[in-house]
Amino acid sequence: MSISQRLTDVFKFDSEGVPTIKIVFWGCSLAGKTSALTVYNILRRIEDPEHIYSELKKINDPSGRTIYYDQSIFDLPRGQGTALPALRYAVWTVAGQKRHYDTRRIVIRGADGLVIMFDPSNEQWADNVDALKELVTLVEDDLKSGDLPFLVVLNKIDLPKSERVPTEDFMNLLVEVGLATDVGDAYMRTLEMSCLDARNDLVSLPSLPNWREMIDENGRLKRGFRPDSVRRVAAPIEQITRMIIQNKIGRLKK
Ligand SMILES: Nc1nc2c(ncn2[C@@H]2O[C@H](COP(=O)(O)OP(=O)(O)O)[C@@H](O)[C@H]2O)c(=O)[nH]1
Ligand SMILES: [Mg+2]
Repeated sequence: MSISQRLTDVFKFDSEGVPTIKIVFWGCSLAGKTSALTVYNILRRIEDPEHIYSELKKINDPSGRTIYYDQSIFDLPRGQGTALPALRYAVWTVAGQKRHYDTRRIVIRGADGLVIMFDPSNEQWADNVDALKELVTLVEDDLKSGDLPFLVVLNKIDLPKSERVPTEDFMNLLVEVGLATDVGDAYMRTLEMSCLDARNDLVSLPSLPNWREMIDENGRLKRGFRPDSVRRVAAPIEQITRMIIQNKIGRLKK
């Protein structure tokens, strides 16, 4: 069988015939999932808007809480981690509030990879535990077998230490639910970031003294000038995309 025939075994194709992968941000309410996808969207808008296939859709209640999901779809720029001619990645976030269990179950269906987001705010500990345990009951086998690649994000690292649950508690939690073999393994899977810092840094970019140097002739931000905070917010999406592609190509080779 040819490779292109077998691609259909591992990738889903959208209505335009482009292989499309689905990434889902999972985590308790207020962890920062919508913020992360918003920052990523703004970044792509100032770097390469032509690769945004579908702008961010937010399905919110009047107070801005996600009630169903957020979703945005991007085209993978050629040559970024794949020999595939084209690839789209759809990024979704779930509604974290407990009452939205049914919608989460629907949103996670068909996910190719997960970004599990923790909120280290002290008062959110129990909600983090509940969200993680719910995830494990839904997709335990796929997570543990490696069929469903995932990585972990600890958001809000801007919070002062006194307002934050120690990182090690989250690492122990990952071990306890069986998503990491030991604390070292848990750290390896975990990225830290602050959507708040990233948003502030993005907003203040144009007032930096070297702004002219940061943009190309079309007024686009050059990739090398992503502020560190913004790079950290983009990293989970970029890394999980690579992990998903590797996972699928790995299955092709078998
Ligand atoms: N301090 C701090 N607040 C954040 C950060 N990210 C998000 N927030 C705030 O946390 C709240 C919930 O964010 P949101 O993205 O709606 O969370 P979601 O429920 O997971 O989608 C909002 O008030 C955000 O402004 C962060 O990195 N640091
Ligand atoms: Mg949200």
